[in-house]
Amino acid sequence: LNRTPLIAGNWKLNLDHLQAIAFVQKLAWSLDDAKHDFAGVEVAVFPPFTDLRSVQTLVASDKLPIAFGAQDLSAHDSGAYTGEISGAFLAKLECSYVIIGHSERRTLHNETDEVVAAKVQAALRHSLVPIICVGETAEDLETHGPSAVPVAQLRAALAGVTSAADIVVAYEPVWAIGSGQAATPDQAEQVAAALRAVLVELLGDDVAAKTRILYGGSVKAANIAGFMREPNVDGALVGGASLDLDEFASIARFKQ
Ligand code: G2H
Repeated sequence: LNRTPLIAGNWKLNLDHLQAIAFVQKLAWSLDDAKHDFAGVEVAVFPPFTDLRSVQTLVASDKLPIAFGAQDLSAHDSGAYTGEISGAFLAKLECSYVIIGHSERRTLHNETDEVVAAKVQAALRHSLVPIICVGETAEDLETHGPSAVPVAQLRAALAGVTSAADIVVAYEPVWAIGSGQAATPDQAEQVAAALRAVLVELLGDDVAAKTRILYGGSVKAANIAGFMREPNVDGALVGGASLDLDEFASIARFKQ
């Protein structure tokens, strides 16, 4: 299997554009460290919308080896949608990725599976790689077992997605988000394997083999290595720990 690991920092509602510039510059210095081998690891940051232009300018002018994307996008490309941000705009800012269906969007902004699927289509229309987030609550886990809800969410999100699409899947158990209580590597692997089986079924063997599945939920430097040893876990979506430069750089150094 030849999937490039992806370590993605979801900043959520943190760091303004000046703080973002300072952070990304320092992160690049930290990754440009001869003592450590980052070859073959992709590092990405997901700042608030208002930071993206600054991050784009810095990354492009200094040719920094850091990818970036947005935390959300509109299902619509343009029109009377006050407060929304179009995938077309994100593509113009050279975003590579966009996070879709994060549990905080699903819970706090009532994003349904249908909205998530429409946003996935919007991302693909503009050649943005959607990072499709799925995950079960503690109650779901108790009632339905570990994989049922994430599998159903992924099936719904992939409605209309063809095998030509480039996507990333993030498994984020809601009970592990920001709680300090991460899933075990075993638990993450079990669900990641079930999600990969959905990819095989809906998009075929080749797409399933090349699609990265991330684990997210209280990832930190102390637990990343365990997740990365699992065959179906190809990286991490990191929230709280992505705001601490040394911690995030250590997560990206999971191989050492
Ligand atoms: C899950 C994760 C990042 P944290 O939301 O997407 O956050 O690492 O703080 O649990």
